[in-house]
Amino acid sequence: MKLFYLLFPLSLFFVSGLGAQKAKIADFRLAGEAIANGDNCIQLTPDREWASGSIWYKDAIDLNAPFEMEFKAVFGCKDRNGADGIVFVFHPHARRTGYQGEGMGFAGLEPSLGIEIDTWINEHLGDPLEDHVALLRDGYVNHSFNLKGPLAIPNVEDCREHLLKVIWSPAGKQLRVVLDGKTVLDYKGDIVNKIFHGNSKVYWGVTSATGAYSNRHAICFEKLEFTKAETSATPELSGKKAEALLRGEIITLNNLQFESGSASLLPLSKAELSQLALLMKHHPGLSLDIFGHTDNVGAAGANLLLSQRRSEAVADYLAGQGIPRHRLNPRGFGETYPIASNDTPAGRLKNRRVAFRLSRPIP
Ligand SMILES: [Ca+2]
Ligand SMILES: [Ca+2]
Repeated sequence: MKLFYLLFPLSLFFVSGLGAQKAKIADFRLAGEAIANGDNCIQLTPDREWASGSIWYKDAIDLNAPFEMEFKAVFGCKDRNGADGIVFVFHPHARRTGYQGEGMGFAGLEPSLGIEIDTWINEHLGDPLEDHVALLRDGYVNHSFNLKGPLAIPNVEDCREHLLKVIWSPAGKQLRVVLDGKTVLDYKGDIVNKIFHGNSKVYWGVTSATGAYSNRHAICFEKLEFTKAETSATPELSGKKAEALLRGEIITLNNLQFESGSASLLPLSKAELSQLALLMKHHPGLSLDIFGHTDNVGAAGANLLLSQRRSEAVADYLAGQGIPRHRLNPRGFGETYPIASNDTPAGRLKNRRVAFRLSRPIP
């Protein structure tokens, strides 16, 4: 009997494989060029130049609980001229594929933790001559930023399936990677605080890419044991909105509400705003424009003032969450920029809003 089962009730676990059912492809989101390949296998990239693909499990998991995941991975058949490798990734927001080539579909995903199995030497990144594993962070594939490695492994581009196990023990804060029965990477560290700023709920996935050289990359699920993160009742800043903000788009939050005619935030608003604060902490170079808007009920001058006070109330709340004032730019526009008709209650509700935009400060 496995130690896990002695420590935790079995019902806590989503168990696949090991006599139970295998992971279902339907439980994953495929991105880029990833395609299903049989019941429990996914081809991440074809053997073609400049391809990339990734898969992401649909639910977040909780890093405060242990997990064990087992895959068979295929890295293609070309040892000398094959590229680029596969990365097992934890990431709190986006479920997309990062950059191609040397990025292995991982580069650019931030914040993140990535276990790379890299098959192509990029000298400028500090890659060793051999195929290698390393523990990467925040979408950086350069080894001067990595948490552990690079550690050389025997050639994996041999047309064969390789058994890859990723094991996390939160009690010991220990991450272990076992390749073909041998521990190839062992890391101890406070991942939750060091990488994810205290947020233990993250998504996991596998990314891959080819560049000027290629190989076919694929994985098959063997055994997955992990605890799904409790879905909280508090509204969340969705991954979509976080991504839109990081692209510089203007967004509104669903649950940002004030007491009628007042600049007091309703308690419901605070969860999503706290997550916005967390996002800003992850991106310390960005500042936030906070745009207050009202409907056309009441005098225009009073509305202008109210919208200004509301945007300032939002700035106050974010400042209270540890965001420096110079990164917060509250402004009020009153009723001058409606996004819907003021003739209906639904339209007026839409117009009473606070909009946000992340931007680089003007030097
Ligand atoms: Ca190789
Ligand atoms: Ca490489």
